[in-house]
Order: sequence, then structure tokens, then C-alpha cells
Amino acid sequence: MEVFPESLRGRLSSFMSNKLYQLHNTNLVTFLSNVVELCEPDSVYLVEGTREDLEYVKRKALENGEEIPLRNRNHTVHFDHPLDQARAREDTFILGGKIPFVNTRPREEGLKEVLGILKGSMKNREMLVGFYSLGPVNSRHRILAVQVTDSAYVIHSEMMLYRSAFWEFSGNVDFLRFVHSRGTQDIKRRRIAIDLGGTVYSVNTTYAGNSVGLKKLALRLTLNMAVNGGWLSEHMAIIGIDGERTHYVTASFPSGSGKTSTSMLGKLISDDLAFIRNVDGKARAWNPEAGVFGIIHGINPKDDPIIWEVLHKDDEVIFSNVLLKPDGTVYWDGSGEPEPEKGVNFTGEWWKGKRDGEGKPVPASHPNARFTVRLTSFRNLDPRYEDPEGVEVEAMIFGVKDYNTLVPIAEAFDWAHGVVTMGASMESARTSAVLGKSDEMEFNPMALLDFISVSLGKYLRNYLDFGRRLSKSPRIYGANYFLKGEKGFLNSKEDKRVWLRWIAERLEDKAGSILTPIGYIPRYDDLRRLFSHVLGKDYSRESYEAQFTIRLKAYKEKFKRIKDIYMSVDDTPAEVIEILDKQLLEIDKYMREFGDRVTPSQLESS
Ligand code: SPV
Ligand code: MN
Repeated sequence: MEVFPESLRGRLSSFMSNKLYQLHNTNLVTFLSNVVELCEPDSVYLVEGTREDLEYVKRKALENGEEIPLRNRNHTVHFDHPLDQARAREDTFILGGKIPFVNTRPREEGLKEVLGILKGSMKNREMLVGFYSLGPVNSRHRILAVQVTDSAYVIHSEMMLYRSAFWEFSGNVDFLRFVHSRGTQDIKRRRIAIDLGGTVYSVNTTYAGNSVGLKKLALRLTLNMAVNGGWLSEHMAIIGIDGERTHYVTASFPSGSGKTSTSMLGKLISDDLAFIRNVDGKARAWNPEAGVFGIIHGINPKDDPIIWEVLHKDDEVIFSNVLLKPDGTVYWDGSGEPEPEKGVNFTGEWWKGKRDGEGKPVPASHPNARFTVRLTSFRNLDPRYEDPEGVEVEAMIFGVKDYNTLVPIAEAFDWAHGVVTMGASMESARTSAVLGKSDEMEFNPMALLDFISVSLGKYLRNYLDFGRRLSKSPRIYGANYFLKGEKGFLNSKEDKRVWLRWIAERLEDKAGSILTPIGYIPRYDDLRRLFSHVLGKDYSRESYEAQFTIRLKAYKEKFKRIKDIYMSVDDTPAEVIEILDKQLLEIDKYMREFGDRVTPSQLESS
């Protein structure tokens, strides 16, 4: 590689040219030249990840209005277009193939369209290029990725959320590619096109779930790599829970149903994503990320003391789609603070009582308003988040927001039972993290339906086999923090601390269990002891009976729905249907004896 193509050379300063030259990476030069020819930026800035780069990118974000400074000089606020407040399912598609439940577009047609929209999109703008490692930089399992964008906000976010790794791109190493342009913010021409060959194009959107390539766009690519390579790339938190020793567990919850709050209850490794591999027969997990892009709605000092602290100290924070108050601080709904009279939000000027064009009240902050921070800001961060060998996973939790059916916590009979009846059978109330109506129940296996990039059958085959190849597969738990009785929620927010401790005690063979048709549930005596020990609370037999009564009829209906779904997918492994059939038969058996519901005391004495 003697000289770079003119298209690229003409847009790089000699300092940048020299830096790029030192990498001797032809793949990279070819990729960048192609993007430059497509998007036609004025100049190109390579972001190595230094202090100066960070200052530069932050200054750019302020200059071009993508971020607004706050009174705390390490805080900024970013607003997305009113119609661009969440992940855009309809505008996101995989190029090529037809995959059930997945938005796909014919390859040629989809690619032609998105490239057409990107053509010339960076005119009069600077193109920023970020270089990152998904996973600890010194891990042999890391995956390199390049982000190209005309958004300083995107790079600023990535500098907080990922590990910068410019010099790792030396030689002809390969990498995932993300091409993003803010475009003209014409929402009708918003497109997120995923080429499973390793490139994602995103345009006319700024919401991080659509624009920050390394987050959910990369997940589509790594999930595909994982399924083909016999490992798992999951929408899961990773936390260490304390018992006699620290037990690492992963937790999969659909957005907005308790994942971030669960990850604050233990030693934090990851709040959103996990790479899980078989290393010498053990499941080991890494966080591909190094920061948190979390929902801010409802974060208050009592329920979320750790996050509250992170948002109120002097560490860097990007707030998005909250309310900017006249005094240069921010407000969000559910913070426990009084709602301000006025401010600026994602709709522009905002005042108490503001209504939109359809007469609907405009909230001060959007329900999917968020904060972006570094993992190192959290006092519960586990230093092992940087362990190149990852942490050993002893348990996996699959949690949903289900008001009517699932018990708060249950342990699967074994790996396959857990994978199929807890992970693959997840149904959850819809979140505000996706555009559209909230609170409808949705089928969302492994909390991954929005991100899956291969057929479900193939995905589950890999999952089942993954556990089987381990010398000791993690135990699997189903969780539901949202069960309701006649008078509303049956659990308080803090009860999840007890469920986690119960899991730790199960792993240490200290807590017993009761056999039910859907798995093992906790015993009253263990929970009473744990409620007292963990929360200093009296736990009544009545609460226990209400929470852990197995609603057999509702479970049966649920599994019938799930079975119908899997029957309609032509590559569902036969084993999945067998396990669901067995599950249904088991529930039927109990229904014949007990009717529509069976209480823990009935189960104990039978
Ligand atoms: C989620 O919605 O699952 C998130 C935020 O973690 S986003 O980046 O929008 O996917
Ligand atoms: Mn997520």
C-alpha cells in the first residue's frame, strides 16, 4: 500500500494520513475509500480514542447542536427527532433471505435503496471514524469493529460505551463495519440495512439504538457469527451475586422489564449484552461493551441508588430525550422530583399541560429517555469486566414482564427444559424502547426477537447443543417481577434481591425447592429466612401462597400459544416440540388433580 486512493487522501490531514499509514491495513483503506466515495464528506477524522480525540468529538457535538451543555460541565443532553425516539423495527431489515419473525428485504433492492439514500449524505460535513473492540482488547475472543459516521454524538457515545482499539487494527485484520449518517433526518427515509457479511448501513436516524452501530446493530452480526461458530451472543446482563462466594449469572430480559435494575443488585459486569463461549467445557461470559445506555424513566434515589449516584456525580453523562430545565439541569419523569413548569424536550419548547397535534399530553421526558455513562462510573463494577478470559456462568435467568401467569422465580428441570420453556417461550409486555404501542404481550424468545438474524430453529438448535457440549451447563431460572393478583402487583421492587439470593443458595445446595409441573419453586421456609435476612422483612405465608400458586390454566394456554408458534416455523428442532408437549402433558396431569390452580401447600403435601 503505497498511497491511498485520492478520494481518501484528499480528505485526510497529513497527521491522520500518517496514522492510517502506520496501520498497514489494506482492508481498512479500501473500506474507508469506498465510504468516502459514497458519502462525500469534506474531511475525515480518525478517532484513536485519546483525551484530545474525546475533547474534539465533544466540541463537535456541541458545535453542530447534537448535544447541549449542562450546568455540570461533564454533562450534556441530546435530543432525537420526535418520531425517532426508539428502535425503528419497521425500518430495520436484514438484506437477503426470508426469515420468519425477522424483517428482511431482497438484497439487491434493499442495498440499492440504502446506498442511494447515503449517496452524498456527508457533503459539507466531517466523517468521523471510530475503532473499537467488542470485549476486552486483550482477549483472544474480542471482535474488532469500525464505525463511520457524520454524527459526533454517535462517536461520543461510543467512546463511552466501547473500548477504543485503534492500534489493534494493524496489519490486514478484519472487522465489523458500521456506516451511519444523520442524513437530513427525513424519517420517511430512515433505513437500517444489515448485511450479514459484516456491514450495517444506517441513515436518517440518530436514536442510539438505530445509530450507534456497535450496540444493537452489531448484535445482529455477532448473533449470526455465534450461531455459525457454536457460541452465544445474547441480549443479557452479566452479574456476580454473592453467597459463600461470587456466582456469575446472566440475565435476559426484554427492554424495560428489569434487566438494568437487576444488574445493579450484584457485581456489575454487563447490563445489556453478553458473549458466551465454551472454554474447556465451561460457559464463560464477556461484556462486549464498556458502558451503559440505560432507560432513565423512573430512576429515583430510593429504588436505584447506584444509578442515581452515577447521574449526579462529576463523571461524564449524555442524557437523551429528558427535559432540559432553564437552570441548565435536567428532569425526567419518575425521578421523584416535582415536575417543572417548563423547559425544552424532544418536542422543542415544553410547558406543563402541553399537548401534541392530536391533543394527547406531551410528557416532560420521553418514556424511552436514556442516559449514557461508562461502566467505570458504577461503584458496583466488578473489576473482572476486563478479564480477558471472562467469568464462568453458573446460572442464566430469563425474565419477562407478565402480569398474569408466571411465578416470580422458578428453576428449570435441566438445560433443555430451561432453554425451551423459559428462554424460547418468553412472552412479555411490549416496551417503550420500540416504536409503537406499549404494554401489549409479545412473543420475545430470549429477549432477542428484535435482534435475531438467523431462523429461530437454527438459533435454538445452537443453544441446545451449546449447553450439551459443556461439562457443566448453567442452571436456568425463569423470573417475573410483575405478577399481579386481584389487588395489583404481588411483589415489591426490592423482592428481586431475595430471588437472586435464592439462586445463590440453590447453587450452593443450601436452599430446597418444591417440584411443580413447570420447574422447581422456592420453599416458604427458605424465603421467609431470606426475606428477613436480605430485606429485614417479615414474609407471610399468604404472600408466598399468592405469589407461588401455579396458575395451571394460564400456563397451559401460554404453552399452547408457544407451541403453535414453533409448529409454524419449519426448522424448529423436533426436540423443542417434544419438550413443549411434555410440558403440556405435565400441566394437564396437575389440572386433572387440582383444577385451574395449584398452591404450594397442595404441592408440598401431595
Ligand atoms: C434495548 O432497547 O434493549 C436497549 C437500548 O438496550 S437500544 O440501544 O435501543 O437497543
Ligand atoms: Mn438492550
